[in-house]
Amino acid sequence: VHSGCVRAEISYIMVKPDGVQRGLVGEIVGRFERKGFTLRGLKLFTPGKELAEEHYKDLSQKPFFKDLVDYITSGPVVAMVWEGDGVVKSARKLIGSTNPLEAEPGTIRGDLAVQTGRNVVHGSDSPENGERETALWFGSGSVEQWQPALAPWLR
Ligand code: RTP
Repeated sequence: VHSGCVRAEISYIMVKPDGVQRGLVGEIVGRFERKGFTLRGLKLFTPGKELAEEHYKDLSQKPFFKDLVDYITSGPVVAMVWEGDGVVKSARKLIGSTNPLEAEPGTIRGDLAVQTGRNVVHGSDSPENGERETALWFGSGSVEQWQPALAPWLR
């Protein structure tokens, strides 16, 4: 039960351009819905270079940074915010290891991808980054506030 003053944890989840191109949006959204997390924001658009660079700024010194930014800006992504207790860590488990060949079967990457450079989905790696990335992709305060009518044990 929400107390009204404690803000629930949120994670920024994104279907990357390869996931959109391959028609995996419904599959990926469905996994988070069925798990029991609450969808707080969702939009499809092609991100610009500045946004992609800011999102991945911690990786700016990596040799693959330019390829990563080119990949993320190559077409529409589905940007989402999911809420729930422990959603950040749980989403990372649902998504699986960065390298899809190392990801366990049953995870999104383990079931649906083969290349690290085309690993279909992103999930925040800490609650702080969940907040930072949500503000970056949606603007502060622009995600929906609502509560599912049923199943309070899911939140
Ligand atoms: P993400 O941020 O997308 O959820 O991925 P992650 O935490 O599992 O992995 P991270 O190390 O943060 O890397 C971000 C994304 O960069 C691409 N990458 N390419 N070529 C490479 O060696 C390489 N390493 C990482 C992947 O798309 C990865 O998801």
